[in-house]
Amino acid sequence: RKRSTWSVKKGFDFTLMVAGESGLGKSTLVNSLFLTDLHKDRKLLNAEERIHQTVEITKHTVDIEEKGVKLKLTIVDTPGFGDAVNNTQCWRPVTDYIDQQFEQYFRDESGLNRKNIQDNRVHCCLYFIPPFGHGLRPVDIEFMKALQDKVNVVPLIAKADCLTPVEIKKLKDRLREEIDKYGIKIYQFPNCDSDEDEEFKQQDRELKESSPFAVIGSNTVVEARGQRVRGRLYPWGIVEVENPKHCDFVKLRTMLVRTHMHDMKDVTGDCHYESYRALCIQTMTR
Ligand SMILES: Nc1nc2c(ncn2[C@@H]2O[C@H](COP(=O)(O)OP(=O)(O)OP(=O)(O)O)[C@@H](O)[C@H]2O)c(=O)[nH]1
Ligand SMILES: [Mg+2]
Repeated sequence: RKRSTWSVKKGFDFTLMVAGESGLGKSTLVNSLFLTDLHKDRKLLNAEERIHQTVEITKHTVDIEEKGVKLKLTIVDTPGFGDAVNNTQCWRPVTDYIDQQFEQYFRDESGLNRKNIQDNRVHCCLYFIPPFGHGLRPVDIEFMKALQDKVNVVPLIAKADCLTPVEIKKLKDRLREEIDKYGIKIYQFPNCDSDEDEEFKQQDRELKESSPFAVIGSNTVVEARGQRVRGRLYPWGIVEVENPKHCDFVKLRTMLVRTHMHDMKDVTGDCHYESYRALCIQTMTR
């Protein structure tokens, strides 16, 4: 199957969701990625604007422009699972949300006004894995498995500033091994065409080798090397969110809004939605 890797010229709608344990920095990361345009107005958030615990599924829409391409991004932030003794089915609110969007789309598609369907299907779900453990926990395995046939799952190592580069490498190797071992179907980066130029191929290789991306989020701007950047200030130094030596934030952002958005939309329509649709039709004709 041929897949398109490079983003397209026309405008785009894209829906991104975040999921995982409470407190891993999901809201902070989407905020760092898209929700505040720091370049326009580089100032600190005040106390009221700081991020609180997410208590219900919330949708934010932002219009952004990437290299002349207009994007309408919808971010679906979900409350993390947490201190419950029993986390059985803690993914249900998330999978239910995804199913509801499919259901709505299916209904619209079968309706009279098929030309102007609002596409709210979820194209990608970032799943946050804690940096403190030794790999996947049973709940991570089950959560990702519950998502895998419904949405493109992109696993992330959260709060990567807790780990040294050596530890990050070790954890990444471990996670790749376990994802494979437990048969978790995460989003597969498509193979790039053999006729692409060398620079593109190199970038593509790096992207694949860096997965699962280790990310850092921050809502504050700090002074680093004479510049105001998004980062975290510690007594021993500064971690910069957008510094590729510090984490994979830029890789993730590039992958989401530039290189792989189109492919993730294709996979959503051709695979995940198709399975849902086939099931609906099966049920209707039984
Ligand atoms: N060290 C570190 N702390 C972070 C990072 N991102 C967020 N935090 C902090 O972690 C805490 C929780 O962040 P949130 O973004 O609210 O976490 P969440 O995953 O949205 O939590 P829920 O809404 O409860 O699911 C806050 O104090 C953040 O400042 C990070 O990359 N590194
Ligand atoms: Mg949150």
